[in-house]
Amino acid sequence: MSTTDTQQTPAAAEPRHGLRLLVIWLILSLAACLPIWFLWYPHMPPGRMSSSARHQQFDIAILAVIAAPVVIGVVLYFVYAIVVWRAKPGDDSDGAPIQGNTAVQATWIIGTSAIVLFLAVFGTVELIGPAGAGAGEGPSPIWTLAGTKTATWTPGGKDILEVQVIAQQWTFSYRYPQFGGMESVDLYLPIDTPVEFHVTSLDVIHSFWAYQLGVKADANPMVDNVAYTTPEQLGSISVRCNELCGIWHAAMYNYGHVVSQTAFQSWASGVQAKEQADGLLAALPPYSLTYDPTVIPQLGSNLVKVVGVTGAAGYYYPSNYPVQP
Ligand SMILES: [Cu+2]
Repeated sequence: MSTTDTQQTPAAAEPRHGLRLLVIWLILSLAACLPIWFLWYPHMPPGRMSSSARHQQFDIAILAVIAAPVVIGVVLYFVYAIVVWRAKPGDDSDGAPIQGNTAVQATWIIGTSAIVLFLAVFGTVELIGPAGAGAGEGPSPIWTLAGTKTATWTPGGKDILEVQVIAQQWTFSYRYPQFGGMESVDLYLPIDTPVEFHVTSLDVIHSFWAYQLGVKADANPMVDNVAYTTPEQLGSISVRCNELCGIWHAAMYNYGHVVSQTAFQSWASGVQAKEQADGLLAALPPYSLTYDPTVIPQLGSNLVKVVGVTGAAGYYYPSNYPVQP
């Protein structure tokens, strides 16, 4: 068809742009989504070492698969408009008005509503399912982890393992209340066990980031921040502080390990027995969900300079702190 024909009979000559765009969009979207799902998804962060990590990886993959067709749609329309609907030299006329075009309006409203509603439902389900997103849920989480709360932890069942994460300038230590309240600078966790972290700080604000577990929870003084996960693969975990907490913040990291349930039990009982024999357990303060040893002795003073055991020398306003038992 020549240009002359188009000018003489514009209505009949106009190709079906909508159908064309739809077909190109479908092909490009498939070409993007299939590799995202089958090639990229298994390698997306943070891996699949725990239930929370697995859910996060799944969420990122789903969001990527939804976002790719949207981006492709925008860019495709842009390029198509520039190439196909470019004004001819000397053509100063306006394009056809889009107002009142029911098909365009309905497609837009239905499409955007469906995406937003899906994301709201999907996000809620993904929050409730794993009992939180792997972040700290505060001292009293709305959704709790399935499992049995026990005074002592034994392998084989569904006993929840309680681990207190104590951040301080500039290290993490871990307390295991079900093993006599023993404390270690090593994080050991048993596989396939629901784990309940109680994250707190002795001095300033920190953040407990166990990358491969998909757990990242604020560590604040006088706050018991609960975070859940279930380790599902054996291996080592890197633990970093994720909140600027002073001059050695960047050096505040160590490594944790997910081991078999029996290996964990013999490690934890071994540390407990040694700390008991050394008199260390008796010297530790009683297990408490929050505590701040640098401030509590000064309660009642108005403003004190405290040289803390943590090295965090500074001024505190202890009367603002609630008294801990
Ligand atoms: Cu820190």
